[in-house]
Amino acid sequence: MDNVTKGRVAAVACLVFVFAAAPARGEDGYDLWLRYRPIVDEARRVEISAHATAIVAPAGGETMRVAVDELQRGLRGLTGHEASRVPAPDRGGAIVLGTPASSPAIAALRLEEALKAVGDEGYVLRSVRVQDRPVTVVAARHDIGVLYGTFHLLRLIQTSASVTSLDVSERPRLNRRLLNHWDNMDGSIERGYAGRSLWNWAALPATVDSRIADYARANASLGINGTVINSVNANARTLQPEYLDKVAAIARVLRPYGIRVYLSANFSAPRTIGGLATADPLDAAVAAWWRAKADEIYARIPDFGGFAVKANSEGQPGPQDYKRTHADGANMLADALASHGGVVMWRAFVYDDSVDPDRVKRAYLEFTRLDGTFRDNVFVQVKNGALDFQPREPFHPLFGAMPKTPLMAELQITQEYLGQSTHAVYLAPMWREFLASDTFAAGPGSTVARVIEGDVHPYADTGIAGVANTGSDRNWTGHGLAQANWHAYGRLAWNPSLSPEGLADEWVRMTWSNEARIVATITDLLLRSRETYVDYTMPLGLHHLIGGDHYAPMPENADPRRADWSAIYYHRASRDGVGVDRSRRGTDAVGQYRSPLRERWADPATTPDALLLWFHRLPWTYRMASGRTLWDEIVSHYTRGAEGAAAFEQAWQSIAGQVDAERHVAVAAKLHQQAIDAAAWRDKCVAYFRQFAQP
Ligand code: GCV
Repeated sequence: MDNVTKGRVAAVACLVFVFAAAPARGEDGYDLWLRYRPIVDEARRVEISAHATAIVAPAGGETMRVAVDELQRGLRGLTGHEASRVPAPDRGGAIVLGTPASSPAIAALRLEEALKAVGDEGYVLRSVRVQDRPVTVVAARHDIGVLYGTFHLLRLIQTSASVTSLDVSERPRLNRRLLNHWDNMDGSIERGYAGRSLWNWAALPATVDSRIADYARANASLGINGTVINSVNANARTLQPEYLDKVAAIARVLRPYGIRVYLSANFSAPRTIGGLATADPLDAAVAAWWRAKADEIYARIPDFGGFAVKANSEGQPGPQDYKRTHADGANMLADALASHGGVVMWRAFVYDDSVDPDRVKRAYLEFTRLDGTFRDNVFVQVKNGALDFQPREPFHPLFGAMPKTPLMAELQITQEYLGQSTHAVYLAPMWREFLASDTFAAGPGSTVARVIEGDVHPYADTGIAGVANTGSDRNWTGHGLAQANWHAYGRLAWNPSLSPEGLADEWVRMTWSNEARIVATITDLLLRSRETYVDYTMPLGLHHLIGGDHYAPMPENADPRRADWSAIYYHRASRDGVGVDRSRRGTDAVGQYRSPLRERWADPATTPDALLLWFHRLPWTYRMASGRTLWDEIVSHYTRGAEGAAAFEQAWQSIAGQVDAERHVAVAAKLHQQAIDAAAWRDKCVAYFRQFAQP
């Protein structure tokens, strides 16, 4: 061993001692999956340190600066070692960041072909040797790709993956990977369960909470590149100059992380804040008002993304107030944004009860007839299912049915109908189920993922939106395990093919521990949680068995305001049976799906159990594939679900003392409540349905 190596080994040995002697630091969950706690395995820590003695990067702009800062911070935390900014001749491996344009070292590697293939936001990671020292290259065409690649490298280190012979090429499969915040101007969050809004409107623009930079870091680590910061139930005041200054201040903090700001627009704004007599989209003064508004926004925020719009839905204003179509409304806004490069994300969450008696059919009927009439910079944003973010729905029939209109998928990360921030429900399996659903739009294999990627129909632009579960709670998401949903959403937005298993494993390793038993225990809990939740709340295709809080069981709910806000409208339980007949004999919602789905789902014998009562109304004595009657099957699901929730509590207790106490105790309290609530769901629903099934 030469002297230099001996010195390095001695330094590392000192650090080992320091790490071993240091008491476990208390944790409150603020650091999310970017914890960068010391690598426990000594040999690995030495190896990583040796590979990362220096970070070589061009001075670059703000994005390059945050990439270097993140790498330094990560390496410092993981190895206890401060990487230098210049490769010393007598030291070990280096990490080289940059683009061919900004870094002569990267240019010398001749990565043009590889970089062309990964596009504007992609990156390559390569292990090479330069002058006999190991060099890890993080290269991209643009600085944002370097930042994404840096997070990828840190992720590999955090998850115990090898980083010595890297050959990684990554490009996002969707262009716009957005969070949608349903934040109100008074700081409350619609369907938010993790505290108040992250945007402090009173303090902005003079003071921007430092937490916003951490929000941006977390999002950039996943590849999220846009955020709609206000609720789709939009207050027009956000478009006033005073508020645009505040929005611009947020945008300035997010920009280095590659995150563009978007706003939800209230369709009536020309009237409510513009002083016009109308908001009719075909009125010239209205169109001029929106054009001027767009100019005003872009003067402050040159990379503003565009507008999300909820129109003619749940009391929101829209073009139909003036007997115009959704396309008239969307196109008028699109024209105002077009010269600036902005887009409109027009939501398809509409369910006007004059359109069809069955709520789940209405959006399809309203929107398919408009296909081909939207401007190029309009997306139609469609929830994963046709009802409303239920624990299980078949995919929305609009996917695959709008060949000429780019569809953005809208997922809900916040757990409105899935136990809010009290129940642990890992949503990646539900999202993969949706993304992997075959629409058959262009023959077999036309999955929803391929539809939104523009691979089934050639969409000019692509995107996905997730309704955020973040808030001012110290741990961001209320429930410590709900952080996994933010993580999984972002990673699936980057690559909809990623597996829930792989994502759970990755998140657990980064957030809790690389220790095998802990990884196995938490991933197992996460991966079971969605099906368990379905079992104890709404099994076998049952849906909307809730009241106004969207949390507790309320199968008896008969909302006097609207039938389709009731529970009884959706289960229709009587002595004859339960479920909604959506076959051809019933509402014919199956007719909105393509063959072979429409035939398969029209027949209870070929409908998967999981969707049975979504599509069918069946007698309690109906014989299931299991051999049980429908009633017995329902009871067995509720029983199994409640038992499963109780088992989560036990599993969690089995790792007590092996992860930090503060986070462990907080999750344990939530799981305890979940077990109680699951039993309550079982008892209430079984008792309720029993009065019809076994009167
Ligand atoms: C933003 C559901 C929710 C509402 C939400 C709406 C929507 O109805 O309960 O809170 O409003 O969906 O997506 O627009």
